[in-house]
Amino acid sequence: MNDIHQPLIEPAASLRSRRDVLKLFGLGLALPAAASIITACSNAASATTAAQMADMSSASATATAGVDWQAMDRMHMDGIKAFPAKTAAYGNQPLQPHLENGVKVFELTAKVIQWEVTPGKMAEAWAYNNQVPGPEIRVTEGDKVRVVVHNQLPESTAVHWHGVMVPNNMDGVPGLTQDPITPGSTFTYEFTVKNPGSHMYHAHYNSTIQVGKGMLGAFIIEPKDRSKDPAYDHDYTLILNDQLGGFTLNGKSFPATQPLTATVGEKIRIRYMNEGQMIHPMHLHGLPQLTFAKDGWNLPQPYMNDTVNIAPGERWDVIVDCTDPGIWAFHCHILGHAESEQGMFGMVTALIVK
Ligand SMILES: [Cu+2]
Repeated sequence: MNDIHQPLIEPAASLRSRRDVLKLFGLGLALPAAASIITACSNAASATTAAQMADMSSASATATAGVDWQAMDRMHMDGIKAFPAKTAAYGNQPLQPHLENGVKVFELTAKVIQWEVTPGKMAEAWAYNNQVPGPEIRVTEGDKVRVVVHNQLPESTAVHWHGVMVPNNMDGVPGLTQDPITPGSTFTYEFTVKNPGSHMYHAHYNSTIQVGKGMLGAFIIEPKDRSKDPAYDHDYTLILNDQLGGFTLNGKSFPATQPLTATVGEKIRIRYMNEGQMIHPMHLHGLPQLTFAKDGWNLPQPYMNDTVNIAPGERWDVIVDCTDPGIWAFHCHILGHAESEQGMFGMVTALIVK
């Protein structure tokens, strides 16, 4: 019975863990404020203990899948200590255009690469400009945009500008609006961007495979009149996918996902984009989210919530007012996308408020 009463993390060990977490993040947070993740684990542990106590047959109860609890704790804590784990390359990097007679010209090259999803876990990706997600294209309402797409894949492709209002022959659907871009060839898209907001681009050919393997990216159109958007200090994009290398946020699985960071008093904007095949309800601990736009269109009435459900193809924009310091867990609440008996994985990150 003593074993059951014992906290899962002994004080000295938990203090070490807290210091490690802090060291990793390079933060000057006071221990109690920074210890939210560890504290949550301890609380969960006591809840389990109480439940087991209530069950008179607890002596014969077995742990999850035969994993002994010490091993389970070790795996859970190791994952958290590794966060944010470094990987070779990151996606969603800003793509700089060059100007040609007032047109912003972007170049995208699609090809097969190896992509590191978590440290040491490589996956074959079909990528734009060697990154997953593909590079971020960011323009301003009214801009003339040209995107030159080079296909170095072993099969045909095309690019659809998801949510962007373009002339029909620029919509990127082979057979309907253009011929397939065959291997080794190039296609040039050109349009003037009209509707501001958080949009995407992705392959629209053999798309279960091509998008699933990484042919996706953010296409952000800033409004000409910024006063229509709420104010914010940081602008984050979270692209969800559930095929390449499992459940990913911006092409990485926990612990290789990148934390969002802010200082107390700052506001952050998060642009959720779902390029996967499943819904992903993204839940942020501690700080509510003000949802103000859907698919690039500002809502008639923004609303507060703590879990934003993002269906495939959808974009939701939220503002988080970072009023309280700490390391706030931030994850998909389909738990099978976020945590197993081996600890957190997949669609998990943290909002770190200093
Ligand atoms: Cu999910």
